[in-house]
Amino acid sequence: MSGSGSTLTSPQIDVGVNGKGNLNITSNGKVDSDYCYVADQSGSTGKVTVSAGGNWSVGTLYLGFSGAGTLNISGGTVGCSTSFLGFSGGSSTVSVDGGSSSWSTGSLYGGESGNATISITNGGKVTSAFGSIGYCAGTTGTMTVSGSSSTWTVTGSMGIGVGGTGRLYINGGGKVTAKYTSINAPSLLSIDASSANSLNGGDLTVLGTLTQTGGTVTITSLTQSGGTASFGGAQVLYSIPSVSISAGTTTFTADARKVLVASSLTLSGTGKLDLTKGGLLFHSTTANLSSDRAALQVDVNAGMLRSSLASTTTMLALMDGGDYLSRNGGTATFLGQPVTSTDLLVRYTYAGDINFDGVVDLHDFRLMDAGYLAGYDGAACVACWRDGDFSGDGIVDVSDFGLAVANISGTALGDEMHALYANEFGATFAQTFDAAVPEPGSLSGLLVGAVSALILRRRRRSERH
Ligand SMILES: [Ca+2]
Ligand SMILES: [Ca+2]
Repeated sequence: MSGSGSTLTSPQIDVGVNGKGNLNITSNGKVDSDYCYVADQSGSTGKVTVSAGGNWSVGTLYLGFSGAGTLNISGGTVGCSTSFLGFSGGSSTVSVDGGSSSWSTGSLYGGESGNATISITNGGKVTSAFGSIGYCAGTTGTMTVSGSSSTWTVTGSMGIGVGGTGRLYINGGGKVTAKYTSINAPSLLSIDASSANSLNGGDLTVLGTLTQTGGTVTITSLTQSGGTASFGGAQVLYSIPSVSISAGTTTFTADARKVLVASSLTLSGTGKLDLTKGGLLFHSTTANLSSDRAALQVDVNAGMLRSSLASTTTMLALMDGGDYLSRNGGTATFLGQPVTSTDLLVRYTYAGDINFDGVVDLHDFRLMDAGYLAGYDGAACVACWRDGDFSGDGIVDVSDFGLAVANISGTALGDEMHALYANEFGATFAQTFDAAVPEPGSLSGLLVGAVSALILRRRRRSERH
């Protein structure tokens, strides 16, 4: 069908019933039907090409009913009410290529009792009210959204695997938008390393696999009840109002700048949230460090909220917003985000980094000194990270000093620390500390010994009062 004014209108059009059929719509030609069967019977092939301003309008499209159906859109437009791709054991292949190519459909069943392969490339655009890849059990659907300005927009729900297996690949600057996104157990959503990729997934439900190595993921909620979700690449801010993980693991890949900002966070069952090197800013409504900590089941490397990179000297630490602001100033931000006094902050950092700025320096030792002098006994008086308890036993003592000393960093510690510790602990410790600054790790053992002796001395001194 070719040329402006050329129009074919029919209640039903079949392209390839038992044999081979081709329909070409080009040069502004138009074809309109209520139903279209492309590759109807098993063994048949059917191919529809829409190009150069051609327009195809179909009520209900069966692409690959029982045969092998192909739809190529290259410079034309297609509109459907409902699209079944691979219907009754058939297979289907769709290509939407180029900036003037578009396909608009109501419900899109990609793999409805048959397999479907869909590619959107070079600025092609697909919109659907409902989108599924791998709709029925036993089917496989694969969609690739590739290249700058290539888009798939789903105004309602997007199912990557519904009863079957779905694979959605976003690469080369592709963009996918949905109001609700779900990934079932055998299915995959992959967002590759291209920074221009984006997934605006609305409410995201994960049972399968989500792998982000680039681009930007924007979601309003994350509900995970299985599988793995790995958020990586250069994106550092994940503002996800509601996070609920009851099974499987969500991982924010290792980047000290990454921060998850959430106002509802539920970890239950076997669910795990792995911050690796990043942080969590939890807009708590309880503002209670101990109850929040219990609710989140935080453990440095074995709890529901964890860092798989935790060690004896680096770990997840908690602090409430009020303490953070008192230690860093009332306008201080946490990993670039504003903090209120009722927030709960979690950060992967060094033992000794009391104020959560990512380094262990003089300021931390001063705070730790105050924590030590407060005399926490771990029973009636329990110390937290903010006081210098890095070992988690509720007491600020020599073991905490030892952990902190092992993590000393910075270059301008010597004189100030010498003055401070010469005054507080005596000349022996100050000299040892000075010696440690150029190579802190190698002399930490000496320091632990020195600190131990000095703390014992101070404790005896305080006991006399
Ligand atoms: Ca610090
Ligand atoms: Ca301790």
